[in-house]
Amino acid sequence: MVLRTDWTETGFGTRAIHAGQEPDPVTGAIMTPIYQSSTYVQASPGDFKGYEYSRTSNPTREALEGNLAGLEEARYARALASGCAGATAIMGALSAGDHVLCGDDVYGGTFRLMDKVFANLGVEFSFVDQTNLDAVRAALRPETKLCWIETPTNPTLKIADIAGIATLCREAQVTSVVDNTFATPYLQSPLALGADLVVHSTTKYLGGHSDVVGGAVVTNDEAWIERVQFVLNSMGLNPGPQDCFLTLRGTKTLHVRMDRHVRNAQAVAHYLEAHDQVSKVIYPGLPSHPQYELAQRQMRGPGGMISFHIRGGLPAARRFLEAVEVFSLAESLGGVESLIEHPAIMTHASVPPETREALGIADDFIRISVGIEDERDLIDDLAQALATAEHA
Ligand code: P1T
Repeated sequence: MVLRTDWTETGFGTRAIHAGQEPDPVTGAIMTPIYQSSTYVQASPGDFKGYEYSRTSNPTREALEGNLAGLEEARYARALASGCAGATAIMGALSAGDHVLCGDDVYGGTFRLMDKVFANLGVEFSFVDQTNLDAVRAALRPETKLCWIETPTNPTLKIADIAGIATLCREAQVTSVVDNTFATPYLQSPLALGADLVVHSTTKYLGGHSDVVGGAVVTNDEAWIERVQFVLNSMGLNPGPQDCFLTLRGTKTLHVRMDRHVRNAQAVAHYLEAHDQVSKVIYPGLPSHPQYELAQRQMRGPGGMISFHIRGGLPAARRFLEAVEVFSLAESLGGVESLIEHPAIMTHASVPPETREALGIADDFIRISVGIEDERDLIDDLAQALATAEHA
């Protein structure tokens, strides 16, 4: 066979399986080995085979990075210890006095990192509703260095116009960053839409099996990847080789899993929207979603995340969440198993109560990560849990 190394012209599934990986040159092993080594022997000081120390680089990590770049059709990627480490690697390149313009609904841990860590170091943050391009334009300042876009947002699933915001940012010489965790590169291509950087929690759909925590930064910008590598290496944000191996095993089936996540989520969203116990469903694949048209245009599918409001407030929400059997009550998302959670008490507890209230992250608000189990079993489970919530 011919050893192929360039997968850029191939389809998504082919890239997911092959990009970044070659058979092991020593043994022919088809899977990149887990190079569980902290250091590498040098023949003479400074004479080494590309690797010096595993905080800086590691062959298993490099295979994952090549794969992640392939998925986003980008030139460069860095794998990191978590999604939060990815955000840290980007914001770690800023200086006191720089300003970051962020969406008003982001993962609670991303908000905490900005509000409780980088703000203390003198970086300034403001949070605006990025579904409104005029609000984004008005919030840009001369000191703005980054525009942080999460779309769809966690947990209210708002959709920001990536191309529109990226254009505003380019005019203002601001770097635009898209957290592509919820959509994944299978459903959304922020770099092709004009964004400068993509950040991921690979813990979620990319890993896909709820067995590893990881993150990534992906870009075509050489200066930015050098900054990210510098901060990664300086702050020690690197992932371990075993974790990289697991993430790489996950990415190979991303396209197959995402098709099923989307199909199941569509069915669950329609079921919930028709249910008397549910006052509102938020899913980018429903025409009732405020940015439905934008989602149809910008994404290749509406994803596997659904949020909804249950009638009966916190008591009903608690009864419902205690009654589920197929869905697991847990933080996180994007694994093969369906997860369900209460953002106000769980994932978004670090967001100030007044912000949560303004966004609708109230006591009756529930978030679902629809897994790839059988659709019938998921809907039956929601039906019995909603009945329990109503009748208790
Ligand atoms: O957990 P970590 O790998 O560090 O990723 C942080 C992160 C970043 N961006 C988004 C959009 C995320 O959803 C997350 C993590 N989110 C959860 C753990 C959650 O349950 O929402």
